[in-house]
Amino acid sequence: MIGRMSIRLRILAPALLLCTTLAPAVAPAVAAAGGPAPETACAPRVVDGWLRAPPVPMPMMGGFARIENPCAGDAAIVGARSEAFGSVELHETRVVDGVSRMREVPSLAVPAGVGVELRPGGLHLMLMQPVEPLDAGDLARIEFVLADGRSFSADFEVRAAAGR
Ligand SMILES: [Cu+2]
Repeated sequence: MIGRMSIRLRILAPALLLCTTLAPAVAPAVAAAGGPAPETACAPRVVDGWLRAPPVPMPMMGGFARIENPCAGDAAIVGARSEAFGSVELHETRVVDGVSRMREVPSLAVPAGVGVELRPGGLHLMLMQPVEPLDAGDLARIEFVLADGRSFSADFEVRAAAGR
């Protein structure tokens, strides 16, 4: 549905709002303006976000982080995007019959006070079609969309394949 990376939040926000909630349209507008966040705009935050650079050039990377939720209410991430990649998906790795498999998940629950861990072998971001080659040490900004239509973003650092 979010097919083109050139589509910006300003354009997407009203559509996402229609898809997910009937909340007043002012919420995403405030978030997009980047002004000082009032307490009602409490949002999850990313701690130690990093992207795993593949050992050989490949058009995809895994993304990992701890996502904290210091807010009073539970949150859910329903999408992610980055100007550095053609597409970003929410994935889960599971071992089924001894074979590690990935599948796309529609949302990531971020319970209040608990958060969620994105890590190799578990929930992760799948970032595809990098716009430019990314090397260890480079930063890529990733934006997360919440179920209520708001969004938050963080810089993820590219680390070599063996990085943890
Ligand atoms: Cu994946």
